[in-house]
Amino acid sequence: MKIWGAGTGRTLRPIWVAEELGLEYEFAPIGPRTGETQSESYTQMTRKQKVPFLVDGDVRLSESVAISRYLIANYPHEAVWAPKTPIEVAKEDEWTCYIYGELDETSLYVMRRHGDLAAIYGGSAEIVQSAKAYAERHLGIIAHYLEGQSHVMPQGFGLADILLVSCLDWARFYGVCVPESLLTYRNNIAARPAYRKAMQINFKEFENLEQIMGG
Ligand SMILES: N[C@@H](CCC(=O)N[C@@H](CS)C(=O)NCC(=O)O)C(=O)O
Repeated sequence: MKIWGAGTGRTLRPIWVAEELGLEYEFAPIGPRTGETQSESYTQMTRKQKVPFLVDGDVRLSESVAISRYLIANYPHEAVWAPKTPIEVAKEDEWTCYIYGELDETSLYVMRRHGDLAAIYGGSAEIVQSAKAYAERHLGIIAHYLEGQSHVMPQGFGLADILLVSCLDWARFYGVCVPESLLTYRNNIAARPAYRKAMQINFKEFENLEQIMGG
């Protein structure tokens, strides 16, 4: 098994899953926009030229959610809850799609595109501000849903938590206002050894890592 990609909230997810499941894997810590995703050999594996990417025997997968879901389903482990019935799958999907769609892509990545990556996608303070407000609205909805619950799925720690915590860290990094109750939720999950190990692996170059992990 080999996992490509380091340095972003998206690359963290499959590494975190692999650590939770106790998998052995080779790691290629290539970063976005370093030229490494544009190499001929990488492009042959994935024309998307994006990280993360997984090869597991004959299986080749892009997309952080798809990779994480595949690993959890294919290498079941008591550390990570996996949905089994159609309703469990749908309920988990309801939250993973929501967190990925509304927080990751529609809010945080939009802030990145028109903030940090302004040289490529065009800068706009107005769009960044609007995406931040949008994130805050949906964080409020998630905080309300999570009242009295320690995990997104009542059955226990799973894929939706990995997605949510990776988005909460990203949101805090971008100065998005995260409700206190979500910070408590996040800090409980961030105490997991697999999270802490995955953060060290994924953000090796990052100077303020302890600050981010500490909450
Ligand atoms: N939907 C994809 C997004 C992957 C993605 O956009 N990765 C970024 C890094 S966070 C990347 O590789 N960017 C390089 C590029 O666009 O050239 C996922 O969740 O894996």
